[in-house]
Formats: sequence, C-alpha cells, structure tokens
Amino acid sequence: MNARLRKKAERLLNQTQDQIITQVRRLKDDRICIGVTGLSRSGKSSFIISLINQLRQFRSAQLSAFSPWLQHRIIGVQQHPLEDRALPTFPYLSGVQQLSSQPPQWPNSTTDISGVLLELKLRSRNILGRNSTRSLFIEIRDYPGEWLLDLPLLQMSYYQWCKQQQNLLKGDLRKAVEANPSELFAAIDASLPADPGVLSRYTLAYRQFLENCRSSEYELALVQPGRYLMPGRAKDLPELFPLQTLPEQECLKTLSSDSYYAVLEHQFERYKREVVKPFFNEFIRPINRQIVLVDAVHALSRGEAYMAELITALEHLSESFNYGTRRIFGGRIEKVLFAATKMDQVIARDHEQVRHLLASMVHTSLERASWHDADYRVEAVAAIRAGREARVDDEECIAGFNDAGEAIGYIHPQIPGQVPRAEQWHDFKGWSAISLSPPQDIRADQDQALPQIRMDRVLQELIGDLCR
Ligand SMILES: Nc1nc2c(ncn2[C@@H]2O[C@H](COP(=O)(O)OP(=O)(O)OP(=O)(O)O)[C@@H](O)[C@H]2O)c(=O)[nH]1
Ligand SMILES: [Mg+2]
Repeated sequence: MNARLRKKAERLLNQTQDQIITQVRRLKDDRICIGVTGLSRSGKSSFIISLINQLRQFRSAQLSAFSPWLQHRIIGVQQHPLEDRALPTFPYLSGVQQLSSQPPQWPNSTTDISGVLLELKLRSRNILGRNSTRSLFIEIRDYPGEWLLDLPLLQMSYYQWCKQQQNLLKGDLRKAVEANPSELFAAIDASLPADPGVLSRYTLAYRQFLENCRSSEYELALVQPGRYLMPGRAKDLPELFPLQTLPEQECLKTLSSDSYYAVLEHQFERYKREVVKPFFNEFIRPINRQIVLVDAVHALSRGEAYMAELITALEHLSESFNYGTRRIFGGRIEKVLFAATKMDQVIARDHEQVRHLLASMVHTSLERASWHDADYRVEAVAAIRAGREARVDDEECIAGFNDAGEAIGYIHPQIPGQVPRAEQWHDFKGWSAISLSPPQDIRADQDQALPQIRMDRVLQELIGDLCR
C-alpha cells in the first residue's frame, strides 16, 4: 500500500473509531449535542460564551437552579476540539477578551462555523453507592444566523420558493426597501433561453437587495439564500434569484432545459444539495437538545409587520427540526427550550410577560414539539447582563452604557403577555429598544463568572438530568 493510501486508510479508521466512541457515549447518556439555534443577532455567540463561562467559573457563578452546582458536585470543565478536525475551535477566549477590553465589546457577528466539546467532570456515586467521578461531554457548534433560514428550502421546490418570494417582494415590508427587484424579475419570460449575462447581473441585483433587507434600517428576518449574505467558506455559489412571472405548473415539464426556469431550478437544487444539506447534516442532524434564542423585545419594538415576519420565519424554521424521543442513530431533538434573550434590557417585573410573549410567538413550534413527544419549555434570559434595574422618581428603569460608553437610563413600555392585536400596536409606536454595550467591569484575568440572568435554569433544563 503506498503512503498516501495508508494515510487515508488510517484517517478513515480514526474517524470510524471516533464515531463509534461518540455513539457509545450518547447511548450511555455521557454525551449530548446541544443545538444553539437563533436567527442572526439573536444572541447565539454571546450565549455560548456565557454557558462555557458559567461552567468554567462555577466557583464564582450563581447557579442555584442547576442541581450539580447546588450539590457541590462540579469538579471542573475542560474544553476539547470536536472530532471533526476541520472545524475551527469556538473562539471562547477571544470572546471573553473582547468583553473585558476597554471599552468592552460584544463578540463579532459570526462569519464562519466553529465548535467545541466541553467535558464537565462531576462527583457521582457508582451503582454500589461508592464515590466516583463521571464526565458529561457536551457538543456545541456556532454558525452565522443567516444560514439557518436556508433550512426550510430543503422542503421546497424552486416553484414553491418563487411563489413565497412573490408574496414577500410585493409585501409592505419589502416595498420600501431600496432596489426591490420585483419588477425587474417580473419582466423575464421564464420559457425563453437563459442569457448567462442576465443571470449574473440579476443574481448580483438580488444579492444587493438582500443586503439592503438585512441593513440596520430594516433588519428583515426572512432573507434567503443565507449564503448570499454570509458565504463563509462557500465558493462558487450558484446564480439564483426567484422568477416573478411563473408558467402554469402543468407547463413546467414542457420547458426546454436551457430556459430561465429550468436553469434557475437546476441552480436552486444545486444550492440545496451542495450548501444546505451539508450544513443540515453537520450542524442540525446531531442535535439532541435545542435552545432557540429569540430577541422578542426587539421584535416588539420594530412593530407589527416585523413581528409577523419573525413569527413566520420561526414557524418555517421549526419544520426543519426533527423533534421526538431520542434515537441512537439518525438524531431526534428530545428537548427544546425557547428563550427570550437580552432580559437585562427589561425590568424584572416584566420578565414573566416576555416569557408569555415568546410562548405566543412560537406557539406553532411548541405544538409541533408537543405533538412529537419532545419536552419543551419557555424561558427569559440574559447571557451577559449589561443593564441593571434602577429607580428614578419612583419609576423602575434600566441603567447601562450605550455604544459610545455613556451612562444611560431608560423606561420601556409595559411588555404584553402575548403578541399584540392589531389595535394594540399603537402602544409601541415611536419606541425603539435600546442596545447596551457590555458591562464595564468584566475582567478576563480574574476568575469571575460573567453576570447573567437565569443561565442556571437554562443549564438545568438542558443538562441537569444528565448530571447524575
Ligand atoms: N444587553 C444584552 N445584549 C446582548 C446579549 N447577548 C447579545 N446581545 C446583543 O446582541 C448582539 C448580537 O449578539 P450575538 O451573540 O453576536 O448574536 P448571534 O446570534 O451570534 O449573531 P450572528 O453571529 O450575527 O448570527 C450583540 O452584539 C449585543 O449587542 C445580552 O445578554 N444582553
Ligand atoms: Mg454569532
């Protein structure tokens, strides 16, 4: 056997051994894959940093709802790379350093994939009742939020996607966005032979329009294909845009293979096969437990149309996950926790309301999880507490620092316990949720846990039962 073949065989053997060890650990409940899910800017990377930090700094952390912490059974935590050696390690240390720099910075928006394997070492008792130790291995992966919205494409045909985009492009939210290409695309006769120059130009126009949709002015949620915004390492992305004048469905088969419709349909299927499916296989399929992060308060402050779009995006998304009791091979999500993020920006009296608001936003997903016998919960958390509650003239308000580092305080409208009805939206007109800069007193060099709200409950829900 020549050296190259021998190396390949060894690599394959190592991979297979790794896979077998992983499956055995899963069988013994010693290993779990947590899917940290959330649309762009929902707070995934900050959440992962805080979760690792709370476990690493368990001595100074306040985790009274997390049973092994309460029972003094945590020995320590170590970070290992995941077996997939091509996957970069999650940038935990640089995240903490950014948070503790002067002025403090939030972690950068994620542009590529990363992952980490945490080993949580616990004091335990063996079957004979003797003291022993055991390790729980926790897989976590991070990725750009934009990629998530590609998942619903897997269940769609190009025709269905065009229909969906037709409604979106003509809807009120996108009518206002610059360079809306709806009319440009509508002028294409789908049955004519595709001109490569037009395909390239219109793809560029669509990409530019998607970027406008994601700009801070609009921040629209349902933006596909996600890789057009955040390509990661993907090169040579298919040229793709949604036709707006579609032939009758019965005529599709009669179209020639070089027609606009057939060429774009082919590109759509290629995008699914070469980009979305590998992401699903690597990042979504292995998930056993999931936390879905939603910035519900921000959605409330953006108004009715924005909220409606976010709810639709979350509904589409939930159809992409495989809920149900766990299977050894072929993964099922047995537990899902929906969490409203950034609760430090809301006074404590309203936290319960935010939890109810989120439950009403994701009720279809809750029903899905329940139907498939998955366990589900709704929480309201802050991964990193930047705002503090204060009292001014007998009114509760939030105090913190703005992006420029200036001390600020604000009062927010009372948060409703469900998605407002049409006539209730005027209560939130003119209000915009203020984003705070991270707390000023984080020190990376001191063994101090990051300040947070209810991360202990999240830990208990996600792994408490596995920490025997
Ligand atoms: N006040 C407060 N703000 C937070 C918290 N977590 C995140 N944020 C804010 O939300 C922004 C986005 O957080 P990220 O953790 O980068 O979100 P993400 O989901 O990883 O975003 P992408 O990587 O772009 O998909 C941050 O830059 C902060 O402004 C929190 O616990 N409290
Ligand atoms: Mg991120």
